[in-house]
Amino acid sequence: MPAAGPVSKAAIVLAAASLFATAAVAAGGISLEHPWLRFIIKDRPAGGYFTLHNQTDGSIELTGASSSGCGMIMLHQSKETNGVEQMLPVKSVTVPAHGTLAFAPGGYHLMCMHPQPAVKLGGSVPVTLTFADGRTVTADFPVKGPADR
Ligand SMILES: [Cu+2]
Repeated sequence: MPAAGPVSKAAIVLAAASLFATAAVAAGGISLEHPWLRFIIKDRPAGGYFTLHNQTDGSIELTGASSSGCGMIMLHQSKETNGVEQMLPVKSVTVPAHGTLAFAPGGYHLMCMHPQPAVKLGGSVPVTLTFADGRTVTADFPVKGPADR
């Protein structure tokens, strides 16, 4: 059956497309929902946001992230002190068992330090989150504008 190859390949592509349409990626009891990067100005660090669900019976500790589209990624937390917003580096963030943690503008975020050409409106870059126990979750982060959520 010569048609079997192309047909099954198309089915796999469709399955992948529907996975990204829900914007959720799951691995080993950890799922990542609504990942996105906030593009403000070319060559300036871009914030990375998502919601992390820990469906396991133990706490998980996010210790870092990496992406070929960012050169380097830092974990940051925005904090307002006397009306001034500051970003502080964070070593790790713990998500309790069966808990959810949002990385969102004004709070925890990834900092894409050296955005590559793929970090532009309408683009997307894969980002890998790394946990203390060695687990990783990789998701495609679409790039959106500063007013997006
Ligand atoms: Cu930051």
